[in-house]
Amino acid sequence: MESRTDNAQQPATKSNPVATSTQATSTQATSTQATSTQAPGATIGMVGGGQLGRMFAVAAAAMGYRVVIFTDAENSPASHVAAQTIVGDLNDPDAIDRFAEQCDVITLEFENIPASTIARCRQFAPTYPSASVLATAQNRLIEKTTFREAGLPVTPFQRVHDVKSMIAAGDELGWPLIIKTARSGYDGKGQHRIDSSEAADQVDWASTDEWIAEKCIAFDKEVSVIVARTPDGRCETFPIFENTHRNHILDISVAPAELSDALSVEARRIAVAAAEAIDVIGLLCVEFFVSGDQVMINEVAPRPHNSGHLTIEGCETSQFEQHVRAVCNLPLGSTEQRTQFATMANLLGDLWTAEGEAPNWLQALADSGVSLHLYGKAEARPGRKMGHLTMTGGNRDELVKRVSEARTKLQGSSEPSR
Ligand code: AIR
Repeated sequence: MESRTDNAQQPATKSNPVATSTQATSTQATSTQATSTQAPGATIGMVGGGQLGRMFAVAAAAMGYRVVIFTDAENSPASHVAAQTIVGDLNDPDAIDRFAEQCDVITLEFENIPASTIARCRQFAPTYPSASVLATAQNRLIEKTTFREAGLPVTPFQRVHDVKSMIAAGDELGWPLIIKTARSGYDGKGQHRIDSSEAADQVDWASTDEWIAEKCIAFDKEVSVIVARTPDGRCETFPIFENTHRNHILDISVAPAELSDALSVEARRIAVAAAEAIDVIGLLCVEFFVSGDQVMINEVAPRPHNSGHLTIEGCETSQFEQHVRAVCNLPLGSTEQRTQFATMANLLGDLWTAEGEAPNWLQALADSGVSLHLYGKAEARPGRKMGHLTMTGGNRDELVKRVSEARTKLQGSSEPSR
């Protein structure tokens, strides 16, 4: 299966008349090769066609870039807004080449892309993040070990593979444990909370060969920090987002998080150190548990993150524009908040009727302060991220209340038939 759709009549050739080269100068830059700057007008390749790719493509197009999407899905959210989309198997060398040969720089929007695909893309254009970052981010054991070795605080963990090793881990780390597959799985997929050794039979050990046991942390709150890092080693962090989850899926984010100044500085320091430790270029989202006066890395993602969606309205530069700036080696934008507070509420597929009818969006928009973002996904499924609502202003509690109310109004309200 391979097809191509063009949303614009632009040449599908590698065009980068304004690219300039600068030698990496920062001491933090780990790359020894020249880093090239891709000025507006260049072509950015995006592997993945979901909502993150869609919002990236909108930001890139606004800055004058041409975005080409490479995805294995027809009618993907990003394809609706990108200049061009190559649909093909992500492992197919011909499809990869057809995509990558027209790109000046390549990036991605989810971490479970085969590292070999990214390595092949690299033969045509700088590809950020690199195949080695992906390989690390795709395996929780490698990721956590790397951070631990870099001296960064991570939730205590051990490699496990069966009941016996899990009981040993529980005895050493303390119960309860969260047992996760080392590879793949997000939004709680492939995770089990095991309260004691008696509950050990809940895990289907044979379903995959690598598992990680993490100590279940009694945290006060969850926060995240998004860092942008350029090929020449410049870093910028966003305000800290405070996140609440429902059924393991992000529900509401608020910025800035209610954290002491000391913990805020520490979380940002750790996030930058984590980006440097695995040499991420582009974005890295670091999710933390906050417990007392301590922050601990829960997990990371080398891409834009759901908790950063509020930056579109809430910050002077959105996470998506910052992603563009980072991979193109441009000056990074200001991450200052435009207003004192910003909040975001996710819209999941549960809001659709069983027949697939969409909610009546006018209900949410009745509050003139609400911004609506929909991802254009053809099929709504329970738990699937379909869109989000954002609100900015000066009163934190009021914002959370109003954005939640706007979402509640959507429940059971389907589109008026036309
Ligand atoms: N995504 C990637 N990792 C985590 C998330 N949420 C985004 C990416 C990906 C999309 O979710 O944009 O393409 C996949 O969404 P779905 O609903 O098709 O599973």
